[in-house]
Amino acid sequence: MTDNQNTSEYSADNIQVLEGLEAVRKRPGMYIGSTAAKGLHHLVYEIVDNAVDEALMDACDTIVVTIHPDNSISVRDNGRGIPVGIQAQTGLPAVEVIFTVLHAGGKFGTGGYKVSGGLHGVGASAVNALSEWLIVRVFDGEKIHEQKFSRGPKQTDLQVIGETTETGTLVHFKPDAEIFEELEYSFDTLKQRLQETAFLTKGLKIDLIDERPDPFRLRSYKYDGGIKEFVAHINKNKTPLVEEIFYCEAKYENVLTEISLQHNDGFQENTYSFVNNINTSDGGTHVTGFRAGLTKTINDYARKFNLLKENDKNLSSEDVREGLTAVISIKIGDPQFEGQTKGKLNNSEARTAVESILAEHLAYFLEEHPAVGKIMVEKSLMAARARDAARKARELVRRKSIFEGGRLPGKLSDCSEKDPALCEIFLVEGDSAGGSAKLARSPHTQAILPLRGKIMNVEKARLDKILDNKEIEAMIKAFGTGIHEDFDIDKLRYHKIVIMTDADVDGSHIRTLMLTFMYRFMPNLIDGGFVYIAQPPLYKVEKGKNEYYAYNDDELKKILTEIGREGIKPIQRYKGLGEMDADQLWETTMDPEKRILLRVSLDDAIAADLIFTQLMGDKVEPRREFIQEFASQVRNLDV
Ligand code: 28G
Repeated sequence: MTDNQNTSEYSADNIQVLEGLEAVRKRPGMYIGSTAAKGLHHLVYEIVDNAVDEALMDACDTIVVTIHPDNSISVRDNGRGIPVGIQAQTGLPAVEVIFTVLHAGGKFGTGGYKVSGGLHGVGASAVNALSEWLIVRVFDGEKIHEQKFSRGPKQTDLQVIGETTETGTLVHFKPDAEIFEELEYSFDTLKQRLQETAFLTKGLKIDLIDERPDPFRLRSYKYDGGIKEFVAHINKNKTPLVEEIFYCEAKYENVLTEISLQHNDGFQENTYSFVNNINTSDGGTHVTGFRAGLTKTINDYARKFNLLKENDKNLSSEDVREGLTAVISIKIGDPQFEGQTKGKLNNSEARTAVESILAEHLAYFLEEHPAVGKIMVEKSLMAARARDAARKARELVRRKSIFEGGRLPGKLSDCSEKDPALCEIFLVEGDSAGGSAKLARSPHTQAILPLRGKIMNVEKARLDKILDNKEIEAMIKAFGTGIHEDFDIDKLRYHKIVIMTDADVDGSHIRTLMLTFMYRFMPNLIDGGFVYIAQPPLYKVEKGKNEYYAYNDDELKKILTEIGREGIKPIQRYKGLGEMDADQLWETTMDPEKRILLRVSLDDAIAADLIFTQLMGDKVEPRREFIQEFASQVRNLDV
């Protein structure tokens, strides 16, 4: 090959390169899912994933992620460093190819476990294409190599900028303001994801540094126990039934499987599943295999030790999963994802692998820890009995509703419109606030349901008790959807469910109770984006004939600066909805033209569950700690 040929090949490749990166810039959503906050954070995960791959090869044990004051991000690993040698096919350094050729690196450095295609694993080149600038530095134990890029194309050739004894890679990038609607990184979002990544990669240390505040914030995660510590973390604010946490790791026909589990005294199941470190929120074959293995093993154990009588029916899969916390993490060569959000695994070999590995290791574990086995069976038996009682209670509710003809609750002031898409229901705390809301509303499209005082804490009660509660019954009847497995979103009578409570601590407690109820029993309402939080103003400022409403302290300051303090009446601070007259309530909080509604989104089930448990569970301390944080989270929900 002559120099000439080399040059022309280089140019041809170069054109391809630019076309590839241009495609990413033209349709960023296709590559990173969104150009909103979610996509912005996705850039970090793409780069971190490459460093994690290096850790999975046992070539790296520390990753440091830094949020810089300009909202640029740097990621440093202490791996082998991306190769800087010239590639035969392209005549370019490997590192340059990785950052400029779309999908290059898609299957690299992973031991064959990286996902290709879809939203995942688009790689470093997509991040580069969507960055105003990107700098990569490779430390090879002797020299520091550096290359700079801007919006895709390289700005410099790879060059040596210094000497070093370290090895590893540093990638520093600033997301492009021409692409992203949101440029500010959320410490909490990154923290959450990086902690999860650390749980899933045992032994790997991940530091997150936020240089924006003074002093800097730093979080450091390292879990030698991996997902076993993940289970301990999820159960931290619950009450585990046993001390021992089950954990196993094994390979079955090329499916590397890790499973950990522990029961708590609650009634909900918290199972989180991952495939190649990607959260499979809709489960799939690996989760099916897990359930089958768990049910079979607990039944076998119960029969063997006569904990089930001869006439007893087998425990059901639901019975053995009551109060279960579990994490399933598998690594698989060619994962097939299905479903709308690609969150469901489809590979049949994953089912067999997880089922047989769990059955074998859990049976062994229960033999070793007979006390744990006994408690698991007892818990499951109680669940079976409760399920029976609940079924009877539900039948009663059903029969009742047949007799009553599905009558609406007496306290509901319904709207006249019948098309659910146009209807709103306001859940209002207390009869007096309910009264003003009823006067204030637009009766054509707005319904009011006053709820008295504190509704029941559903975290602490079983279904049959919960269904007996009047406030809960009223909500269920008004929504029209039914609950749990009877839940039918098509029967929803209002497409906006608006929680309207006072802007004080009691109000926030009641709001949390309502959200907990919906999250536990009608999660599709929240998932579907039907649940909102009304924002009543905190202050009224009057000057002459003009009235101004402020929804927080910052706004109050702004208004006062704008209108000046001269000649204003004493500032009114609203302590409750009841202090506003109907006109004011309409104007500030209910009028669709003027109000601000916060849409409730429970994007991250883990975070939500932790918050709910910390607020609602048995332990008092975490509740106190979290009540502040939760209040601020609610304010930050997507609009
Ligand atoms: C800091 C932020 C992100 C990385 C490596 C290390 C190697 C590598 C990365 O190789 C090319 C193709 C298949 C081997 C591999 C170094 C082997 C030997 C690496 C990162 C070469 C990619 N020496 N570290 N890529 N493979 N860290 N961190 O991206 O054959 S990417």
